[in-house]
Amino acid sequence: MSQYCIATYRTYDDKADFDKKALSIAVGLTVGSWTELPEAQKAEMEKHLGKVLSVEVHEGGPGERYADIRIAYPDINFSRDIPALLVTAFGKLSMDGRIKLIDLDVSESFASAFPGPKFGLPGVRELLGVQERPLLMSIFKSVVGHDLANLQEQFYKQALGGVDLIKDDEILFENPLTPLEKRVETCMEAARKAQEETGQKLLYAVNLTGPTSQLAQNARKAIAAGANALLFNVLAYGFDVLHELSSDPDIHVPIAAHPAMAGAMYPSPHYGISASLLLGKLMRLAGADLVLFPSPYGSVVMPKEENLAVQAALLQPLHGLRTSFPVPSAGIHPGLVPLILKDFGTDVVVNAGGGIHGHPMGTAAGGQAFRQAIEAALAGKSLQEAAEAPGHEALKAAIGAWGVREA
Ligand code: 1AE
Repeated sequence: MSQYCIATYRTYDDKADFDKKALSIAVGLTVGSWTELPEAQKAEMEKHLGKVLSVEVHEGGPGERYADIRIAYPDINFSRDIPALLVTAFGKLSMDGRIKLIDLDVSESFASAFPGPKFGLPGVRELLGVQERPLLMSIFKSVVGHDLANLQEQFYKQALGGVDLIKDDEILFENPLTPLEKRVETCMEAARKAQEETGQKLLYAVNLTGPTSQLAQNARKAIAAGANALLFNVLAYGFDVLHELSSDPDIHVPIAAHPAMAGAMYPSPHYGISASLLLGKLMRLAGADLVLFPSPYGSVVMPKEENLAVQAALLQPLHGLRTSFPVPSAGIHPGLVPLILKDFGTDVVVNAGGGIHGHPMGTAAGGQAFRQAIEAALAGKSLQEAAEAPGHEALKAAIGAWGVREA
């Protein structure tokens, strides 16, 4: 099926004839009607007609009967952009009963319009000069209503803790206290000062915000001011906006995709778009170098199998695109590190806000505790054992505050 994009749906209905339903989707979302067409027109329309590839019915009790349906949509019907694909495969259909879009397998020809992540997982590692271990990212907290001096101090403390990346909070928008370019200059100055002490490189993902028409210009301004990464609320703007930014040659820094709004789309078993497609495959196709998503362990929880499906979509071969860094997030503290490494391996970014700033010995100790936890987990030591070693007071205090979740 080289010239088709294939959609997989799961649809629930206690009584429906699912074969009939699949056919009506395949025809309805492509040529509109088929059986009524005169033969001559059928021959002409054949290349535009959607094809039902499979219908797997799972019988179950009331409310549990569903079918997995695969339909191939001819590439000829839509332009090579994500909005056109999504509207074709799940536009009106998304509002038509209990149906969820599980996956999209795009054709080689469709994928060829997407360069994907400019840096991706290997590029981010190379920029930081860290190849072996999981990376550590810290999230600015308490940013709204704070001025530049305050942000600089917060940044410096985070950087001193040994984090590899610092990201803005996603709710920090353009504002008179910490405007974009000044914020970048101020934070990058703190990054340089910290690097003199730690010797460690650091990426600062500044939040790219504003009207869509000004985003590329804002990104260029941020980069000219010294930004070496961007944070982007992809779902509030749309995948195509990320694609435009990531394929812009002037925007030559990694882009971290924030999942804000994703909860409106993936959690229901009956409606929306699966997490692996929404936060995995489409983010990567659109060019995200790092993708944040709720972890199975913290404060905002996504079930583990969905998490692993997101991870797979970011890391498995996909039309030759670079892989994107998985960043399971929200409510992460050092006591979760062994679990994160067990489930995700070493190609993961451990990301925390409250788990760093809320450390009993302060923000810098928060970062140190995470680095010590990562080091211990990689060495196969328990955190409790590692915490007793000299110089590991930060880890000990973190365990005292949050405990350790058994791997
Ligand atoms: C899933 C996104 C997580 C996020 O952006 C964020 O700010 C987490 O903060 P903490 O680690 O839960 O404090």
